[in-house]
Amino acid sequence: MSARDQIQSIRDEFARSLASVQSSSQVDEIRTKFLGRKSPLTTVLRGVKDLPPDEKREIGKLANELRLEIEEKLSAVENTRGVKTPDAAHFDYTLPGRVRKVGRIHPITRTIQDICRIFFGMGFEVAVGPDIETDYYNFEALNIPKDHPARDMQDTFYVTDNVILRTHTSPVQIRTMESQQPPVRIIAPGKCYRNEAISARSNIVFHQVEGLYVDQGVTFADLKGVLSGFVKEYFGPDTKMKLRASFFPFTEPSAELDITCFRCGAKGCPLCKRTGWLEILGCGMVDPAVFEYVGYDSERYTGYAFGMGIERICMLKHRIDDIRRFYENDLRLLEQFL
Ligand code: 2NL
Repeated sequence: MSARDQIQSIRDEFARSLASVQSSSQVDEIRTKFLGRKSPLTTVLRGVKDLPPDEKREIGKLANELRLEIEEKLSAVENTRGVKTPDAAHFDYTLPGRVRKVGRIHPITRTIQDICRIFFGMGFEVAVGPDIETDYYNFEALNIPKDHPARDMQDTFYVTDNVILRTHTSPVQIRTMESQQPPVRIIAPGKCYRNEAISARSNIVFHQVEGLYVDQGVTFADLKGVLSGFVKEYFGPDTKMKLRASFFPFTEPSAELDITCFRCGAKGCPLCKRTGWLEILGCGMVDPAVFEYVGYDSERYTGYAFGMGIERICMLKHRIDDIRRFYENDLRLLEQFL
């Protein structure tokens, strides 16, 4: 074999060895095999001085180039694969993998989604509207009189005399009724704002889901049926409910809905304050005065509406003791929710 062919075959064999390298100790073996004192390349380099003058230059150059090439490729492999790569034999494949932390849906968002899904299944559409509202949509059109305590600066955040942060999601329903004729069947989830002292029970920002159904011939029995369906689906099939007479300026008659305490089975416990009952929402038949504001014929149409506080429902269901927990972003709380 000519010296030139020899150099080429060393280069080919080196390429094959390099392709199968798996650990840093193999890199060392290859270095000894191809660059060591007894390597074929070293033998070629030693023989250069005995070659005829015309070949001396050429072979010497080729052999030296190959030596540099081998050195460069070996150190490149060491740098990219890491000098400390353990041998396959020393790698423990039985070690457990690293578990990655995944983000979760906030309990308030989850509660809104669960509630909306149930009403969606009963034919309600989800409606949304602005957090910043006018006095008209938040109070006036809801038949809340000018001297009502809710309108007080103490309870409502005012941007200007006429512009406020909504204190409930009812304005969304007013806007929907303004823009379409009955039948209307919607639920309105969202943030609400009230200017009150922060405590374990109340926060200045909270969430509500309100529902509204308007059509010809809608009765209080329809309201009771839909709420009964919701209560059994959300709190469990054995949950019993009762409606207790109440008052809201925008509904007549009005009621509050109580359910049997799911914690003690209505026997009486700290959660239900020994009464066996939990109050979960307010509701009623839409007051005809509200229909007049949105231009609905109150002789022709009737409707029901209801509203519930999301924090309250989430706290009851998951036994969370303080409303402020929802805004602390403490992973010990958040990781309990999928
Ligand atoms: C509660 C009580 C309620 C409504 C909200 C409503 C909306 C329109 C017309 C009439 Cl547009 N009513 N909403 C009705 C009754 C009760 O909420 O305690 N929420 C936390």
